[in-house]
Amino acid sequence: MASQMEFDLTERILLHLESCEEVDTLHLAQQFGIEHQKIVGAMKSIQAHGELLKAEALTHKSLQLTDEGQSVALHGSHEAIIYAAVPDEGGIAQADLLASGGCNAKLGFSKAMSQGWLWLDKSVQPPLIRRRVANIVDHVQEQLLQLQLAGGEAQLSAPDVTDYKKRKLLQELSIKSFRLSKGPEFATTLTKLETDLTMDMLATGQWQQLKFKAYNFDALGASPMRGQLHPLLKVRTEFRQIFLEMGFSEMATNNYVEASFWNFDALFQPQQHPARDAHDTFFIKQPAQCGELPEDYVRRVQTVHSVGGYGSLGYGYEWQLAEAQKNLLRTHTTAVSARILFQLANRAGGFKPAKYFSIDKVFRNETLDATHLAEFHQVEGVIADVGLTLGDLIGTLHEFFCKLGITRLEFKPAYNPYTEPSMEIFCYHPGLAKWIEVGNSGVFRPELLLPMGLPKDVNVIAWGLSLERPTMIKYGINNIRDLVGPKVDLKMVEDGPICRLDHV
Ligand code: FB9
Repeated sequence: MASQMEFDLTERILLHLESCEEVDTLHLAQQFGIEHQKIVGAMKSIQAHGELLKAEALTHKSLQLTDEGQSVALHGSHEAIIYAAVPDEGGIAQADLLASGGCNAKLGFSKAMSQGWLWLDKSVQPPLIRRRVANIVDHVQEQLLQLQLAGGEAQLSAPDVTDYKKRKLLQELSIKSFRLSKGPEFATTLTKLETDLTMDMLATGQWQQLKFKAYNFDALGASPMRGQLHPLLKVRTEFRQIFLEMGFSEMATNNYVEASFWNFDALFQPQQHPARDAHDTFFIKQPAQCGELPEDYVRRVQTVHSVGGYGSLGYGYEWQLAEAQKNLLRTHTTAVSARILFQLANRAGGFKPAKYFSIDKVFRNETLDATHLAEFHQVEGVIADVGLTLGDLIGTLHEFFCKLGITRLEFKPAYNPYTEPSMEIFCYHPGLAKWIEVGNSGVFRPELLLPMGLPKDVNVIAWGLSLERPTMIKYGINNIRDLVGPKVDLKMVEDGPICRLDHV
């Protein structure tokens, strides 16, 4: 919508045209004391209302003095300055004359000589430059001054214009303007342009008396509001793609609430382990107890914890069913891996090798800081097959991280209650140019696998990492609260580039 000031200007232009046959927009700008661009804008706004005026495009060529040209107009031409530097009696050595004549002395000297203002007296030693005429007229300065006073419209001969442009005293400007005259629909006021054709206009036939704003097919479309995937979900997609192309199947992780049995006991994590304390784990009050557990399997787990078995001494404590039945928010997706491995061990048709992965939320009652919240997404890979070794785990980790653009891995012995051996995984991150911890891994213990009923020659290797850490590194986010939570800037989500984990 045009502003009031723009309406005033359009009306002023129309009123001006009423009293004259035609007018150049440049002259209007001078007359109104308004920038020429504003006059052209008002002209275009009038044109949008119909054929109130005709506008013929004009190109004005005008000459404008350069900085050098302004200096010559003020101080005289280079040749006049050289002439003035020669004493009117006697003479001056050429080298001394050029040294005194400033940065354009050479040009000024050659022009003064070609004008016949000076001559070289060789009858003396050293030869001297002398004046040939007693007075000169500095036409260059005169013409540039005239041009300056005439606002670029003065008449100069073509050879002079060419010479002065070559000497960079002048530059040629071309200014586009419009010759305005009354159009077939001329009026001194603008009728409001309708922007919508309504049912009412059609029904009453009123549309025939109205003027409609022309469609602007060059206008850019409004960028539609659209959804945008959160960076975490983009990174999750990348990880999911990597697992799928490595032949892994995704585990069903749609249960945040888990029984302590699957989250800890099935994983051979003893009931007095500190991680099972309310300081580290969120227990559920309602319902506090889990549903049915597989009775025979529970008994085997109880035995392996309390008195051992399968070659293990166990932990030698009195295992409590009630403790295993406590509901909690799962602290790792390895709880889901335990359920899946139990199903694999007891599937109709018997065990078959398998590769599983999961990427989902886990919850820990931990101290919060810039990189840790009470919940995060765990990424986990699990492979079950006959005769798997630590070497298979290391090879699989190299393949997995290579797809993330990481080629330098190092492993450090670690401890997990459910894997032996266990390894912390470190990588040299080219983007950060330093070694960083990228996860944990290990070979599931027999005390975990055999009570499930898996064949004795089957081993299971697994590893885990988080989704938030790689995402924060990828998107250059230092505080996890800028990535997830109520304070996230949705602009970060909207502007976040696509995720290419294999590109640093
Ligand atoms: O993700 C982690 N770091 C990481 C991962 C990827 C990355 O960028 C990719 C290269 C492109 C950058 C960093 N970590 C594990 C290491 C640290 O961030 C650590 O401080 C935080 N850890 C979490 C747990 O902390 C409470 C990350 C999370 C983690 C740790 C271990 C496991 C899963 C997640 C596991 C496991 C496991 C072990 C054996 C068998 C099955 C699962």
